[in-house]
Amino acid sequence: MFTTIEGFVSEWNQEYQITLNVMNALTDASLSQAIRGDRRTLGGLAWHLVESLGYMSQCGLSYEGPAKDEAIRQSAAAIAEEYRKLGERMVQAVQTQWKDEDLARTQMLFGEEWQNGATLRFTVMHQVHHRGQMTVLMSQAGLRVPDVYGPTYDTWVERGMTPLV
Ligand code: NI
Repeated sequence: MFTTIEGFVSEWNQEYQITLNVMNALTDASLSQAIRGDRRTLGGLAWHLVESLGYMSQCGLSYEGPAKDEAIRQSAAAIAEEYRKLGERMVQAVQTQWKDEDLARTQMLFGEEWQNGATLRFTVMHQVHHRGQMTVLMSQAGLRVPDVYGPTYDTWVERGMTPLV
């Protein structure tokens, strides 16, 4: 869990930028790429990440949640823009509404007691988990996958290097 706001913010900013790069690489056509016929789609996962940034408001933080307009989910650019806004609002709310000592406070979430610092840790890890699923679907949809933690397959190829398998 995070014990300082600064620790969270610096890690969040790095992860947020990577996820934003992934979001910005989506295309409208790719949104329907599914894990399996009856499972989540790339667009569904992207929107899930937008919505999950709104959940932090259940921990007593006050900020505007995701737009309710269903049409947004059909547009890759609109999803990416909504993600950009939510990410900024969430981190700004943490920075301005909580102090380090608030991270040790506990709250009831989904029937369990969570320390705020642990909720923030979960938020980062949850994003990373689904972002990983997204990059596989992006590859399957024929999209250029941006660098995540170092070069992706596409970057190796573009640099004329042999990609690691
Ligand atoms: Ni999830």
